[in-house]
Amino acid sequence: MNTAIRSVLGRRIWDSRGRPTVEVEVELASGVRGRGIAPAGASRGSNEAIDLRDGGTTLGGWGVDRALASVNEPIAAALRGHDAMDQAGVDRELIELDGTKTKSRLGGNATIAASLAVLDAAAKACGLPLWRHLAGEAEVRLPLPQIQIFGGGAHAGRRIDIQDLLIMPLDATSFDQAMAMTAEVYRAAGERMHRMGRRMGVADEGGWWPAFASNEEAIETLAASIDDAGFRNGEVAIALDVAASEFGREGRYTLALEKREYDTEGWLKIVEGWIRRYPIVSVEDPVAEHDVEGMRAFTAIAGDRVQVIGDDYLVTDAERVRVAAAEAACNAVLIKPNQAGTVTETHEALQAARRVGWGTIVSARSGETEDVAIVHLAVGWNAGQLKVGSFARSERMAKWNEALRVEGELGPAARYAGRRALARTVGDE
Ligand code: 2PG
Ligand code: MG
Repeated sequence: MNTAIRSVLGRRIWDSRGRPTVEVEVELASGVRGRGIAPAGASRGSNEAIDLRDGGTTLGGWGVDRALASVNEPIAAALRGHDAMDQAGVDRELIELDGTKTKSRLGGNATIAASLAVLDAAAKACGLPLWRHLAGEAEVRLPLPQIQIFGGGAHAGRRIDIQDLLIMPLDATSFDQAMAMTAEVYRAAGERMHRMGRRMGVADEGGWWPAFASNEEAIETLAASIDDAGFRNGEVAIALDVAASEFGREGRYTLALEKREYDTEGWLKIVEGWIRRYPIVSVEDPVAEHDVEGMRAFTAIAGDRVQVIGDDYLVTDAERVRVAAAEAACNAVLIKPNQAGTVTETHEALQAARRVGWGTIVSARSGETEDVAIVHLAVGWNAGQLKVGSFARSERMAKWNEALRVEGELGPAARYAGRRALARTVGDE
């Protein structure tokens, strides 16, 4: 089959926040087509690939005409004739064409959509599901999911400071059971909020709106909801994405809700207290992205008890992962393709983490679409963990449901990663 790229087309579509985003369609000489879509973050690391927007007043400045022009002109011209099976070569072309560390010329939204579209076309040309195309003969597992029950931070008008309060169904025996356990907790949390007279809809990723009087009340309510749903002894555990870059600056952590301010040490004491009092097994971005000392201190204090994930801090960058590992900051990395800007760089970050024995969590963004590619990346790269938001809204459910289909395809060979997916220093292995 002729897998040379014949055409590359960018089109404007709309994401889960009703904002424009970039979709790329690649057609191969054989007529096979692949598609890639750029998601969008709200709490973004300052070193992520640039999400190129038009600015100005139209569409609140979120327009993607410039990113689409990147796709339809330079990217289309450069990729035409390239072999779609050569993902590394295609991505190298994109990296060189852009020429900046953060994809600021073409836009990371343009490059990731193009890169994912080529990957999708290659899988289709082989007649394989994307996860299988990525895995080849290698072993795969269904990921241990992190599912948001309450949204907060930048995804909920800063109603509370912590951004994501999530659960991890550690003791499920299959992905299917993990989803059923999640459904019970999500429902229990909704009912609890209703009883408290605090059920006010959902935040950006579908988690219940965080109508709480304090950050800790949110964690307490989540723990109580897990209990309400009948789970005991850490069968279903808690994960937090503190997303502290949103409220920490220059070593000061300012809680809007509680009107308190802490230095790094004081703030870490608060987080550490939560870990002692609640069944928390994973903490993402406990300190702000530039607070390397804070990240090291937290990993030293808590890294043997909980997974410490770098998101804004590591921005899916292999070199940053290596440096952080050498400094003993974090023991796991969030893997977001659009932070890197190409599939190849995303995979390199994941491999760098795996080499140092870290946990790897493939993650969606707060602005998403019906695209389910990240589920295939998580399975095909055997990442072990997957985070795609809550258990409501179809841009989230599409991804959980896709993982169920993959589990079905694997049949009796399917294996659920479960608690073993947590970083090797963590838990009771
Ligand atoms: C994160 C993500 C998903 P955003 O911080 O991990 O929750 O949020 O896409 O806004 O960066
Ligand atoms: Mg995060």
